[in-house]
Amino acid sequence: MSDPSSSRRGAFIVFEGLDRCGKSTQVARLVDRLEREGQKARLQKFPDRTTAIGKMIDAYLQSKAEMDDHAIHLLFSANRWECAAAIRQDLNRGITVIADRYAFSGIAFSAAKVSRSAEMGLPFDFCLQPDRSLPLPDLTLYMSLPQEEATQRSQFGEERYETVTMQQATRKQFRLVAEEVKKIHGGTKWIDVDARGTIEEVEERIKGSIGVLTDGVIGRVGELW
Ligand code: DGP
Ligand code: NA
Ligand code: NA
Repeated sequence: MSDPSSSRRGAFIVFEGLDRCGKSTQVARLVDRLEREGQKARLQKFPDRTTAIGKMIDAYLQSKAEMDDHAIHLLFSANRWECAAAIRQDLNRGITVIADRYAFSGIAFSAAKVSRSAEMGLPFDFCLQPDRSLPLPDLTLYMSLPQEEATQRSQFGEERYETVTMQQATRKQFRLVAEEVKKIHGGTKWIDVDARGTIEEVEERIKGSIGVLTDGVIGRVGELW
């Protein structure tokens, strides 16, 4: 019998960043490229707004529903949990899973929160807990864009968190999240990618950062924290 620990599994690659950083464009281009190259890859969007929980999140983000900050934080996490088994299963079948956002957004946005109901965000430690032991990405690419450049890009959309104040607070929290990941897993799991320049320039940087990861990974899928 073959030893599963010595065969290659798919890579779990996560893209993170503030709103309007170009993340979703790059994720789509990466999945397209991998499919053209004949690799097995799929996109996993978070939040996944298609599930029952996702629909509640969608209503909240569009300000069609109000929710306690803790409650919505747990719903975002539950939305990841309901996809976790499928992610593990696909990775073990050799499929590369590319996620547009993940638990790191969960912490950064909730801890940053400058909402109507709370002057400060939720405590950082509280934010970490619900995502504990979710699948660990093999690599997280944080799309980094200076505040001035972000402001110059097209107008923010209409959704709840898309204000300059909220994005600035979230930017700080993402730094703390990056430090936390480095503290737990060392420096290899998180990379900052310069998101300035043309779509093609950023795409090349991403390609360089991912390297041979999409050829498969040896070893079990880890746990976040
Ligand atoms: P997007 O569909 O990528 O535009 O994300 C929707 C918004 O929700 C965006 O402003 C980021 C935010 N967000 C994503 N994941 C989470 C999460 O887990 N918790 C919180 N509080 N916000 C999140
Ligand atoms: Na958004
Ligand atoms: Na997006």
